[in-house]
Amino acid sequence: MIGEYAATSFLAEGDDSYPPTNLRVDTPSRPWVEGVDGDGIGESVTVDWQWKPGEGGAVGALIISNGFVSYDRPYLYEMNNRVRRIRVSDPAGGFSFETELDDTPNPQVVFLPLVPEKTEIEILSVYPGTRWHDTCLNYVFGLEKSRADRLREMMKQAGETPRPADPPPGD
Ligand SMILES: [Ca+2]
Repeated sequence: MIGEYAATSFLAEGDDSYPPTNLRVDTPSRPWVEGVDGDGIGESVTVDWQWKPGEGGAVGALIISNGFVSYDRPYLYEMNNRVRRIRVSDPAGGFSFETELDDTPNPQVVFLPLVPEKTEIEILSVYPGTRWHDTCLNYVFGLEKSRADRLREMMKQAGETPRPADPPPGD
């Protein structure tokens, strides 16, 4: 599921800009890029899942693609920062935990301990780019709760460790 995307900042230079709407999966080769000096530690994106209880759309996990992923210019991945450690939280207070993303543009799953209306992802550290201090995320979308539960079971049965390994209990 895709939602409404917002961010604390985004990069705009000349005719190019990298707004949080680029976090949608249907904007290939266009990442969100934070827009502050330095690595963007403390900057965040927030997804509003537009979920209404009883109407479907409950999100149980995030699917994240890291970095500047451009099919025409693949070198941009290494040249720019990728996101490393993140804090994932429900702005309404339902949960807050830290986890670490791998340095890969391949999809990564982050399971959520309860279904939130919104989810914030804050940058805590980065994999440094070889050229720029611009931290990039390719996309974030929500996996529906029942699918997320099934995926978590499949990963456990396959001997993989779901991320985070032991989600904090929701209250
Ligand atoms: Ca920056």
